[in-house]
Amino acid sequence: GQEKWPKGDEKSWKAAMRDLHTDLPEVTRSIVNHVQTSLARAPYNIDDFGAYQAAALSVRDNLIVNWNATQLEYSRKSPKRAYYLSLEFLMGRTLSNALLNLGLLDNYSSSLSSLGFSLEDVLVQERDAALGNGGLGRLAACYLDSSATQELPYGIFQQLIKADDGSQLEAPDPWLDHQNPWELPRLDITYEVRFYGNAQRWSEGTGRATWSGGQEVLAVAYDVMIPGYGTKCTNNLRLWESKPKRGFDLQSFNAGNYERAVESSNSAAAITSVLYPNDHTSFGKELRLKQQYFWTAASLADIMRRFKHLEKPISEFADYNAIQLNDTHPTLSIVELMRILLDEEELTWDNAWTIVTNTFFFTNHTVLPEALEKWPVPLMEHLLPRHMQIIFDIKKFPGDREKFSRLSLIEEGFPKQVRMANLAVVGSKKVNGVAELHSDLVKKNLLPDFVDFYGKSKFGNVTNGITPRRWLDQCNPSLSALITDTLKLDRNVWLKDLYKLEGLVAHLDDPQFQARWAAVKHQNKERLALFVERQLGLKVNADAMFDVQIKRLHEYKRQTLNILGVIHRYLLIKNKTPEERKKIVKKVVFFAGKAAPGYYIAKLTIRLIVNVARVINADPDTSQYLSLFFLPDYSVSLAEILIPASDISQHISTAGTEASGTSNMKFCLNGGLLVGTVDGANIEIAEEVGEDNVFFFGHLTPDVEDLRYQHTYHPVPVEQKSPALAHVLNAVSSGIFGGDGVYEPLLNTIRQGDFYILTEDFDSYIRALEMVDEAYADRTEWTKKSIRTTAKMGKFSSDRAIQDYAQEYWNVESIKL
Ligand code: GPK
Repeated sequence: GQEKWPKGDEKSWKAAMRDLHTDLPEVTRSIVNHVQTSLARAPYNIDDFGAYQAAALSVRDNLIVNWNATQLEYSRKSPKRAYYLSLEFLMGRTLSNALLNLGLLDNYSSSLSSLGFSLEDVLVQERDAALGNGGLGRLAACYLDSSATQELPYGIFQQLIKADDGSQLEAPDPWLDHQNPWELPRLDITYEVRFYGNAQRWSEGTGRATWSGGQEVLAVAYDVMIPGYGTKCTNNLRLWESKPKRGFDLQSFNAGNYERAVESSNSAAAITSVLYPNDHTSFGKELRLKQQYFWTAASLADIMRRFKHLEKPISEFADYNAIQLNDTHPTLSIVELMRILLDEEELTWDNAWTIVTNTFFFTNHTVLPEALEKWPVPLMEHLLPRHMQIIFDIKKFPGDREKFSRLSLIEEGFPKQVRMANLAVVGSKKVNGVAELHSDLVKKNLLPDFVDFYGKSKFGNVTNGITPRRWLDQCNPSLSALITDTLKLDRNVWLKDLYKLEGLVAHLDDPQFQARWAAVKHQNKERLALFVERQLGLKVNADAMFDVQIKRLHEYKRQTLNILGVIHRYLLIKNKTPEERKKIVKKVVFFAGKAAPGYYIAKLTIRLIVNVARVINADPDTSQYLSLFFLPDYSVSLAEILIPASDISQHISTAGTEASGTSNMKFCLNGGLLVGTVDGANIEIAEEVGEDNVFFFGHLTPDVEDLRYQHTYHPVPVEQKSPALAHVLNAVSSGIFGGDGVYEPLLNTIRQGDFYILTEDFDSYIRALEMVDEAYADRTEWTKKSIRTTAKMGKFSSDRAIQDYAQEYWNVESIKL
């Protein structure tokens, strides 16, 4: 909008400004008012970004009213509260979601257009709040939406692709370059958080101690309002920023040592200044442990303060509070609550432990060993001496010592390490995985000793879910409208009860409905094509099949299998005569995703994808049949464009490694079909939509271990196992995609060891893709598959998942406002 600046319709602005007794809509007046007062800008002298800021502030006024009413009602009724403790919240944009949930989309759209702006252009001004890495962080955001519908950091780095060699570059996330209208600083709500110092035990046998000295840091609250859909209920996401307790050390300053004076304040502020960009790994860095304790200690102090206001006996703590741990990252809160109950409330060990183990619930999100957090005992003793004492005391507990010792919280070695997953299990009332298969693997492979000790009933499953508000209505408004029209139901009925989508099955054979369904998909493909053309300056054929894989780069997710499959297809097409080529199903392949900055193989995979794209998109023999795009800087907002446009998407992890996956649900909800392994939630999706609507391939979970064993002890060359794959690997080695040998380390992960069994799965993967081609050739049948898939996705609403947690775990009930 910069070029048309100042922008806007002067007459409307002037009318709105004149005074309050104009008959302009309230929304218009509110926007104009914010331009003049909050933004202190001259009338109609704003660009799209200014219009976004003013609209956001105006919507925020509405949110605040509901949010206050909700919090007041909670105080009045003192219900049991559930807390979702997470180090990640991958929120994306807020304005459009707030407008939808408040039911104000149409009002703001028309007010903005009366002022000379388009809602669509204004919405895209907002930067994503990317306080998370991937699935785990996005799940937390979906659960916030669902809780409300029924309760400062920098974000993830920005990904750039280097023009010369196609590799990933990381840049700081500019998210907070401007003030963020969605978070309310609560400078009055602060807690002191201690690090280091000494823990002095009281007399023997009390289990108590005094922790003093060290460094104290202030935690300052920032609140983000989370509106429910079709309700006034507006819950709170409370974030914490670290601040130095004292501005700086005056003594050092007076002594002329300025560096020293600001040192402590710098280190205090550093705690919440970065999001660790690693996904599925634990590095043992002191700052990360500091973050984990800082966030959980502040949250617990806050929970305790709120509980104290109720003036109930401390023994009833667990009747008023349930705390869900999003993976092991906030596990120290278990130890922190013990510390508070023992040292501050002066409870006995047994009474404190009873409260703790009735308060906490633990969700595991992966069985990959590299993701299981362990903290060196010496580091813990140094940073959190009191907590380390308590962990040692938990270890001595309880009756059946010999059996309990197998559940070791401490791993032997140099140094000894605290196993956070074990601590989380011992300190929680219930433990769950995130899909049926994963929850079984948690019981059988990850924690069998704990299942022995506690019995099966402590271990459950809550299959993940996604919010249909963002992941259907907002990202795919045309499909949402078609569904509403077809079901003859108000959209706020089916958006709140997603099983209602089954009503679409009755229209499966209606040719008119099929045509409208296909037209919506095509329109979304055009929208993506336009986006790619604007962003990358490249043309995309929206009539081709769109094949999408978008997720964090990780060997277990096997983006490598996908790109090798693309190369295989390219080589096949290249070898065909022009006449033969006419029969080929045209296809466009999209990738997006970030690699952790230190993950060498994952970064090499990106580089290979980018360079393969450069070669095949420029090849006149093949480019009209196959093209390939790596879209940089994957984000929630980019997902909202890609997902509605897919015909097929890839969820191809080595069986048994992807705990659930949640984008698989998003694609299917938008009528895209899956190519996948028999893993995670793919299995449950197939159960719902029917196996003939999912393209499964590959070995099953129980085979994987054997195959790895054979690889190690009876290795067979790739040439023998899969000549097709060997041919592809050789093509890359030969240098046709450039790189001068740089890809060898990536190729060698397959030639030697092949931990993720690409060799064993390659041929059946290629067959699955051929089946996709065949099915896609019959477009009417394909559309019917697409409709049936969407129709059967009711189970995967995060509303269902949150109800599971509320009933089976937290024992909390909804509050009617
Ligand atoms: C699991 F352990 C982790 C992790 O560190 N990060 C992350 O995003 C994901 N996850 C799983 O990989 C997905 O299968 C799952 O759907 C998601 O968590 C939410 O449960």
